[in-house]
Amino acid sequence: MSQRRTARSPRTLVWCLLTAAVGVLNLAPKCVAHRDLGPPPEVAADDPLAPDPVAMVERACTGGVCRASDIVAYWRCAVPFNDDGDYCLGNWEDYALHRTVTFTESGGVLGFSVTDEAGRDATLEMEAGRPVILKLVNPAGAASSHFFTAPEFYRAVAWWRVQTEHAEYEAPSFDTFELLLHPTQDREVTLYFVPMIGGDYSAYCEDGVTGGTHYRDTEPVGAPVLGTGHAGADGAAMATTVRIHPLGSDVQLDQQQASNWSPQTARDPARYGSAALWQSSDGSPAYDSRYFDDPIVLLEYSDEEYGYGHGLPAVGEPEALREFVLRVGTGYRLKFVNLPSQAAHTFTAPEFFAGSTMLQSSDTHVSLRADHLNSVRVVEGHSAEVWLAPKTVGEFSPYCKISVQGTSDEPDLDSGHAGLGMVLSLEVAGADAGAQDAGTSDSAGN
Ligand SMILES: [Cu+2]
Repeated sequence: MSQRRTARSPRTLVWCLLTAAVGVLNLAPKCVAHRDLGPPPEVAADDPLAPDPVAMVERACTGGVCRASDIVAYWRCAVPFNDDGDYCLGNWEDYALHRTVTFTESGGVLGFSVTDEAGRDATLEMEAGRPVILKLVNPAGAASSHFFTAPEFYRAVAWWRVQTEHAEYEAPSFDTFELLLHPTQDREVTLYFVPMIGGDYSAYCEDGVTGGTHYRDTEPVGAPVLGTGHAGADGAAMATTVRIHPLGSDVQLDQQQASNWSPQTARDPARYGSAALWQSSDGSPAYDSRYFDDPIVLLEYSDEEYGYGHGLPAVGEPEALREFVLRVGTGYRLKFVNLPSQAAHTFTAPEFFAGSTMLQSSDTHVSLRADHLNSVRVVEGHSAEVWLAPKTVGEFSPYCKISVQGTSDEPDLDSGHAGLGMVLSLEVAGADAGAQDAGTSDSAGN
């Protein structure tokens, strides 16, 4: 089965190189649409033709505005190599600054330890326009989960993806990453982004911090107080500064929120776990957990037929998910399960996510918060959750974007995994439409 997963990558690379070699232009979107570009091409890091931030700005920015997807595409694939065409030479790993932030708790003194790829002490100073791979680690046996909260910094970078061992998340921006606990294994998440807007930004662990979850709307609730909680009090100093050295030119960053997203969503009470649609006044769960108890299953019926199912895989073949109806004003805990020995699959739905308020998204390593997701990818035999409350009525078509052609704005749903059947018809209905049919789940505590 793993053959199938990797089979496309070398073909993609060969196709890119061949096409470039015969001088066919405008190849970039086709290459970018693929997730895996195969083994890295042979390009020396000191190659005079190696990509750089100045060339990236020329390529990815128009009228001083740089689109995140173009910045990411530049470093992933569409690196201008010579006058004849575009090779898929972008090799993020080779060109990126590698940093690891490890949460430390020794002797009750909390802190962030920053190291480079060789394990030497390092700083969180980065250069605008160059890719970064930032790993966050909560070591095995940690006494507490910890956060790396840095909403302003996360809004100053172009995001590619956020990856754990089991899942991958894509979003225009993020607010925080909470690294969970495990007695014997490190919990890790790796962030892939390109810093763009120069400045000094604070990053802190929000646990116990006054106003620590006020990511965007500092009025009228007030900015986080960094001398409190894990970010400062009583020998706890999980707080630091991240510095982005600015580009030579003035640019603006377009993180490309979905067109239906509203900044008002960031102020929605549903962003907080204490909201009534998540928790009753007596503390019992108030959300709808029908798609957690019987999760959404990523299914491969055969090599030619994929789809989304609904049900507990352990109990039998999950049923095809045909009527996927969610209601405005209800909080949902959605779980996405991928079966063993399958390819990785995604649930990609920027407009659906942007039309909802998200509490959090999580797997066994991380719980993250963001204005809205674009896509969740789950690897074989694992799962990820999204807790959200739909805000606006509408029809949506979530799909699996693996090997889908076209652009993220206009995906060709007849191609890739979507073309094999991984497309859903999702309706968000009004709050009062058929309210009595809600509650097929025992634990949808109302
Ligand atoms: Cu898929």
